[in-house]
Amino acid sequence: MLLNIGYTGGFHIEESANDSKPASIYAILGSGGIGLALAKELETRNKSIILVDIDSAKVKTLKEQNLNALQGDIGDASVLSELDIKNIESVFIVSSDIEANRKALEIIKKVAPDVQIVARANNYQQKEELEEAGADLVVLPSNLPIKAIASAIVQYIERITSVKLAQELKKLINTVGEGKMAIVVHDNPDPDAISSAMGLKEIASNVGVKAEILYRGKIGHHENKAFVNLLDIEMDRSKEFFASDYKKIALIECSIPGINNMLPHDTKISIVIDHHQTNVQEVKAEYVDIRPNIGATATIMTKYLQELEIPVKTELATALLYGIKVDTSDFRRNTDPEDLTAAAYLYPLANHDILSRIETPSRSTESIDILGEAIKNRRVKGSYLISNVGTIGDRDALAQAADYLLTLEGITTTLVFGLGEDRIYVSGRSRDDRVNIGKVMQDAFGEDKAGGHATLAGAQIPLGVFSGTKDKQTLLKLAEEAVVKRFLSVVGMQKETD
Ligand SMILES: [Mn+2]
Repeated sequence: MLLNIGYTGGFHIEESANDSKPASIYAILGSGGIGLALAKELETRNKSIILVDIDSAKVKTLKEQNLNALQGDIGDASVLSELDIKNIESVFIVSSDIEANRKALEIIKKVAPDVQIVARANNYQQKEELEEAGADLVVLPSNLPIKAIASAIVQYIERITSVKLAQELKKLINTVGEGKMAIVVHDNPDPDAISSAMGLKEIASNVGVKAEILYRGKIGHHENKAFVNLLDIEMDRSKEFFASDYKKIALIECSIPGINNMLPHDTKISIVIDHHQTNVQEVKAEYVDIRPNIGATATIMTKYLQELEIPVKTELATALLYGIKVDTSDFRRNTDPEDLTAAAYLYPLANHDILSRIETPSRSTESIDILGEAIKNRRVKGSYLISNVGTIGDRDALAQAADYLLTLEGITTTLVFGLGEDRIYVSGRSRDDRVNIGKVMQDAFGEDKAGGHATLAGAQIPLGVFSGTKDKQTLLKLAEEAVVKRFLSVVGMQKETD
């Protein structure tokens, strides 16, 4: 059986369910002013709706407006049986006939006692009666614009749903009992994945359940390393994984075992929480919450903590806030209003001193030296900048230098390289839409030696027989030849004569 919660893309599947998920439907009984306003409000939130009205002319008009409508008396059990109430998200009983509303409420409560119900009354006495009969919310006529009322009702319902969803998650985690839960994040986890995993671990610890955060790959970028170090995050880089060690397995920031995570394909998953677009049919777990409209999984996790009234400690608040900031590029892309409200909730709880240290981590002496070399040795050809920094120990410093030089006026593509023990390391950056730096570097240095994206790439060129050469000057000259010539010829420029 499939239980739908349909909360901004989030939903929940019971244990036995492996079939596909039908869209969650909201039923609106009575299509007067408030009924129509609710229909419009739900439509703007991409919800499926069905309207029921006794007036056949009205139903015809609704259908002409491409609305899903059904003609019938809402106080008639046979009419309501056509709605498949058990699979309905919420019912809005808002006809102007309060007696019919009362009958509809009674029938629905009998068939589906747990479905959420909003009912309409005309006075306080009716309101009390409907509440007693089981309505979750009763609305009275008001002077407010009807659109505002509809919006407030839908927000209220979403809030109740959100609390319910959080409680379901907590209940499921609780079943781990004395055992352990694995929280698996995607390979080479980023701050959003890590902070979300920390959030889930906190929910587990709130019900006394032990959980371990597991990952494969590495934590790249100096900001991410600073993030893990400064916040003292406990994570295991898993070598060998045995599903049997864990009572439940949660996947965070990815949704299918074996795809961008360390799990074997056939691993049985209990919990999936993610914000990446995915083929929902392929996601199989007891509890699934995927919301592609949200900017960060950390936002979803923050909502859970809020709904469960779990106090968010400083480290966790800082981590989640950083996760949201990174995934939304400081609220400049993929930002949903929910990301902003989650950030607003975390903001006073976070340690901003640590946050700014993560965002601008202190640099090592070597990386400052390399940056100095990169600046000093830069050569500019049009909008291209190439710099040879000489011998290096820390490869991260190359990427930092390439990033930094990209801020130079008139420069849209940078290439910084240095000599390691037995190879030449190259780091490229571009903000020119016409230059795909990943492709350029593959063309210049070979597909097996370079990789990256349109804006960011790296390459490693083995020195081969020359790696034994003691003479640094000769090696540097070789490196220069190998990198500059090939790069410039690929981008269609000759090597400058100097
Ligand atoms: Mn993310």
